[in-house]
Amino acid sequence: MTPLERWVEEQAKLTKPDKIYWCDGSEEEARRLIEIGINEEKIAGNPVFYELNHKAFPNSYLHRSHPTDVARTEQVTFICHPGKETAGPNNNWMAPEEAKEKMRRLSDGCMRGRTMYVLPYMMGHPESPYAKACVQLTDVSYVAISMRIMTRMTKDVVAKIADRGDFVKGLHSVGDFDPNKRFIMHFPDEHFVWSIGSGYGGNALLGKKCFSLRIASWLGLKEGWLAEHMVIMGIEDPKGNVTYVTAALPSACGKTNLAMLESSLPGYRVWTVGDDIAWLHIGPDGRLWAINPETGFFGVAPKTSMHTNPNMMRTLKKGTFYPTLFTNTALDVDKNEPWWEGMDGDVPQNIVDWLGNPWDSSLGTKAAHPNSRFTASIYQCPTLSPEFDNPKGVPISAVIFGGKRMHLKPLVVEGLNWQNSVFLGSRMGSETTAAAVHAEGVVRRDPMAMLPFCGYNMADYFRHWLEIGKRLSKPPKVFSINWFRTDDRGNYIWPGFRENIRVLKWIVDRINNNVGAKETAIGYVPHLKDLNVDGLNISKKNLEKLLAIDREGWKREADDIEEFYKKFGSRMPKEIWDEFNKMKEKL
Ligand code: OXD
Ligand code: MN
Repeated sequence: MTPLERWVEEQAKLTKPDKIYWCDGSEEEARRLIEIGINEEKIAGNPVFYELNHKAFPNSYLHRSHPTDVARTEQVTFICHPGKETAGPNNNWMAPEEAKEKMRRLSDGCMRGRTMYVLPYMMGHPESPYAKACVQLTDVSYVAISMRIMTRMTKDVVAKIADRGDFVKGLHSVGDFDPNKRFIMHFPDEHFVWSIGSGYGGNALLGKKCFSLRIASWLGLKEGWLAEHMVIMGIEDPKGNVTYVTAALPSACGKTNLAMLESSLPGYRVWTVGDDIAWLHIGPDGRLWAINPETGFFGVAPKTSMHTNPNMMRTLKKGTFYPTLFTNTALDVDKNEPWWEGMDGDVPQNIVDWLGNPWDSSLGTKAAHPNSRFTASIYQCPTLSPEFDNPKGVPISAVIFGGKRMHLKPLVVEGLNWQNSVFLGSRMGSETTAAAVHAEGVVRRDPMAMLPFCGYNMADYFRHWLEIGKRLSKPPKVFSINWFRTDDRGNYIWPGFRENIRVLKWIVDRINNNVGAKETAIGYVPHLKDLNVDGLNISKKNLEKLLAIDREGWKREADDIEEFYKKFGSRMPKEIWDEFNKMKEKL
């Protein structure tokens, strides 16, 4: 018996499934699992999959989750390092043995009456030196099919790890969906994630947030690399030069739209490498190189349209042998197509909401859940970068940090140097969204957009960023962006979406030393003349507002940042405090 077979047997002994099924990732198998999801498996009385209109959305299926299971649940997500301090104040912590005891109790017999699916998969291209071999166990076809879209799932992985015990392990069961028995436990030193009670993507697709961010960030600290909540994209200029950048934004703040932006500036185009996760390594040439460990998009559906993200609409309608899933969207009954608020065209006459009930628009409820999602293969994306499958990844010239801020934060700011740039990333804050269960629209500090995903003490994470910079002979420039400023009447000032290329162009111009910038207390900001705003309908006053530094507002922001840093006590790197104090003095 191989270490993998032994591990699977041990988990089956505990969870007691009726059957064990080893997935091979084939197309035929996906069809069979979808059939099972349509005809046999149920969640809260609903079939796991409904077949949608394949003419409009080829090979697509609607999934309705358990009604309590619609977003990431950060309050029941734990990082189980042996010491609490290693997890830091940014994480919930439980001692590993206590966590395992709790999970053993909850998992005893939890797969009874169900099939245990064994999912062997790679995060990263199998030939990449940065890729990791993983196995997840799950008891629902929705998760098995989603993992096949989001990762490279093949039976070759089984042969690859046959004699080794060091593969990444994930044990997942939806249990009985009781929110009080829902836990997502991470054991970073064992490369092991144990999740029960939720089928929601961020809680249940264990290769994604759980492994590729929380555990991988810890591996990155040990091994000298970074796992980040970032888009990876190439920006092609009219001469055909492609500049690769990464961009970190919190959940549901527009990363997917940015990753496949359709440029409004002639001659510019964007190439998509990834929309959520970047693994960043120092290459032999002293530059930072990025791979996207995933192979799919798990994106927010509401507001996705031909205006906000035409390339995603094309992706969803492309159809390949990978299925496309819609989770908790509404249903246009007459057309048998998915529907959500903000979709193109008129509101259909006959809609069933995300819970499966007839929808009455006059009641003011949302038809699609605000965090309803699509899951689609990246190979369906018309802007997919030709470098996507390059095992070495792409060389990164800029790292961008963003957030959703109606006030204060300028459209774009550049860090003064690496140390100042790490401070820039660490001081990010953003208004909360529906991607996690919590109050929406409240500013919370979210350094590098990693607050829910950093698998260890964030003070150590900042130090790690500082160290990485010292080892880069050609470090990327670092920027912050904010598309979300509003005017006195609460309307967005910046048009966003396709027009964001104008900010990306300024960033590329800065990388190539083509334009100057103004030094301020918070970093470099553009001279208005260098930002191409031809054809945009924004008043000069509003443009100036987008680039202005509101000193009083920044002093209040500094107080909030200071309060956050203080939670980390003496572990907080001195270099970050130095940059903080320099900023405060200049304000
Ligand atoms: C996601 C998230 O699903 O960040 O990507 O919540
Ligand atoms: Mn994300």
